[in-house]
Amino acid sequence: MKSFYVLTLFPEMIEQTLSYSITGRAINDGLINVEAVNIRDFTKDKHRHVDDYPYGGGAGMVMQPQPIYDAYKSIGERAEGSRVLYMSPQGRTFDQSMAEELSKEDSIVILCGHYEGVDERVIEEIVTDEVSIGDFVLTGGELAAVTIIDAVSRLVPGVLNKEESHENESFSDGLLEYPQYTRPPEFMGRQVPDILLSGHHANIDKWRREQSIIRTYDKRPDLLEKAELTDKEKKFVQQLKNKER
Ligand code: 58G
Repeated sequence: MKSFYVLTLFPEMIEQTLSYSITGRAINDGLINVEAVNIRDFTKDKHRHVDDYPYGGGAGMVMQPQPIYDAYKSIGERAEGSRVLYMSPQGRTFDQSMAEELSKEDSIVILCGHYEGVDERVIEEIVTDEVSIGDFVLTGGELAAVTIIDAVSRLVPGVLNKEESHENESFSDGLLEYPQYTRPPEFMGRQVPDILLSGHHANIDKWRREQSIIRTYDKRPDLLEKAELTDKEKKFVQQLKNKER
């Protein structure tokens, strides 16, 4: 079983968010284990404070190192040698390849900051990877942490069933998904493409692959540079580019 240990001031945000849908089922099936450790339980302050004013002045509060360090130590040998992620806008941007890399780890520790962040010394002491989910600032690291846990968990064998499978998932070859349709065959005068109703599976596969390439070209041309394409598909991309002129 794969374990995620989350150091946070808001353990319910982690537990509740992941209790739904596919991640909730994975937890119930014992495929993944999520343990949120409340940093405030490790304060030695008589008022249970976990933050203080920044040295050198400036706005806001900074999380103190001692409660975070003691919360980390409380996980004990279960997390020894595990990677410790700090969610921050200054981190390496998370993507599908990082999700695949992290899905191979036995356990992962994630530190969630709040306020203006965390005292640098505890980051130096325990953090192995500073990770960002994108170029924006959140009020806390929790939403970023559940994003990482969700993306990694769905890659753990058994978490997705046959229907939910990511075998054909376009992102694994660096392309966007082809368009999907379900019943009814006509909606607001818009028809499902005939080919999908034809039952001709080889043609359907070919059409979907083509659609993935067209979509990636239209919406995320930057992804095409790194996508895994056959020589024939590279020529198809060239044809799309030539249509511009
Ligand atoms: C500057 C501002 C430095 C992750 C806030 C540190 C966490 C965005 C992401 C912080 C986050 C992301 C305090 C609140 C980290 C701390 C946390 N914001 N893009 N905010 O992944």
